[in-house]
Amino acid sequence: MTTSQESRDEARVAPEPEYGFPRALWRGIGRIPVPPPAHPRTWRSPLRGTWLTSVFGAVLLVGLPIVILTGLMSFIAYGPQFGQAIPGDVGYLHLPFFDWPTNPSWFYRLTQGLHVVGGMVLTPIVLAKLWSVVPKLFAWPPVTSIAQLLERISLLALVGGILFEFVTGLMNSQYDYSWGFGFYTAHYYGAWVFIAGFVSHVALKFPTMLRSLRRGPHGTGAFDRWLHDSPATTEPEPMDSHGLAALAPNRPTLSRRGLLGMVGGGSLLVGVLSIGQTWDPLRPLAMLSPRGQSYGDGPNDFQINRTLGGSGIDPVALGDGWRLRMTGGSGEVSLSRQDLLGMPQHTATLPIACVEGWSVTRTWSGVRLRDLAALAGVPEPANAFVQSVETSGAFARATLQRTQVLHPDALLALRVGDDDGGPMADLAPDHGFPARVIVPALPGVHNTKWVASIDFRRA
Ligand SMILES: Nc1nc2c(c(=O)[nH]1)N[C@H]1C(S)=C(S)[C@@H](COP(=O)(O)O)O[C@H]1N2
Ligand SMILES: [Mo]
Repeated sequence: MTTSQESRDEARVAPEPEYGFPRALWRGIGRIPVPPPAHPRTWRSPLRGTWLTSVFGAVLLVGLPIVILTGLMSFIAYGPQFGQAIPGDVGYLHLPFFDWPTNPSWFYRLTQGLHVVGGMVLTPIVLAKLWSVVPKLFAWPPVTSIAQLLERISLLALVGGILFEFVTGLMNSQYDYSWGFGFYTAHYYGAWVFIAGFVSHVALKFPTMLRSLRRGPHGTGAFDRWLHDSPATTEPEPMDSHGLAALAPNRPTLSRRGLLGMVGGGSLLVGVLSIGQTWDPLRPLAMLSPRGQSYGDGPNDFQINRTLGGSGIDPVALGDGWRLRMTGGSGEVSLSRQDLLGMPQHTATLPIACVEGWSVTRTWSGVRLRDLAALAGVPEPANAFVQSVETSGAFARATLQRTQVLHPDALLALRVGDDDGGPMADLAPDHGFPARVIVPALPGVHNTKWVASIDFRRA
């Protein structure tokens, strides 16, 4: 240790904790010999401090609400009014039911892309923020007042909640289901625990964050200095009552600007490697996408959620004997693929956007759902229940709301083309041949493949 650092250490004094009621208790706990990780000299990064934590906090204060709101919107997009949001029965935690919009057609692509890519991009910042406050986990005495005890409980919801939501969400976007519980249910309830912690934390810390950002890393309000600091000239943040700045800081090996650049750069890199899974021009960069880059020939070369092989369907059931059965009117109407191809064909360019974050634009052609409803004898259905030839699995059926059936671009698709008007091809077996549902702004999961029947319901 150099002499200058020794003298700097001597100058740094931790402020006395301010004890609340019952004072004797908290002070008594504080007198118990400090366990090693709680020793104020254990945490020595010269960069930790209230200002640094406030910078990460400000970024998350903007970013996390976007991820939270788009996540809750996805729950509504699944159609809780039809009992098909997951989890189904959420008691007090149910969200308002409203018809999910069908315009613009890229709406779910946008909200779900923001949710998944946003969560990925924020991950380095969440980790950096947790790193910046880790000494607090070991602060001694652990509690100095009843108010602070309550705050620490809310931090349990905040930190536990965000770790749980990010880990389960990232694993889900990688199709990793190695946990022993249902993803949707856990992610939904976990979200509310996290939201409760997040709201209390913002309410408690917002003034501190603002004050600290205004004062800057040196408490002087000057920002220009940290921008030009090299490691050698980087000064630790001053000690304060928040207990983040180190009492005995090491010599800096990284400037403050270097640390922010590293975290921000990590975030940017994750973003660049992820955005391609939902933005066609950058598709080749989507290296964090779990499903590779090639899925078939021509226009059928796009992500496959569940393959025909994985569906357990006997391919014979999709051959010449396949019929679309429609009910709801006075009698059942049965159509072969030839019958469907003989009806007026409509073409629409629409995205398919999976809850797991990927999306892609294709041109689809087939029969309008509203034409099929009219043919079935229910031109004004209240909703429609679509059932796949597939029988297993939660995604083998879907209820479409009225506006999703009647939209002029809502299709029972038979053929697919690129998004740039190239030649069309029959749907590949893995993409739902002989016929699949495609509806504007509908979550991917409800674009049922290998459709067997549609029940148009009056009420
Ligand atoms: N019958 C059936 N249809 C289905 C599914 C399924 O598992 N079974 N998966 C859905 C999901 S989750 C998505 S995102 C889309 C993906 O369509 P694609 O595999 O053609 O890209 O299909 C939907 N249709
Ligand atoms: Mo999906």
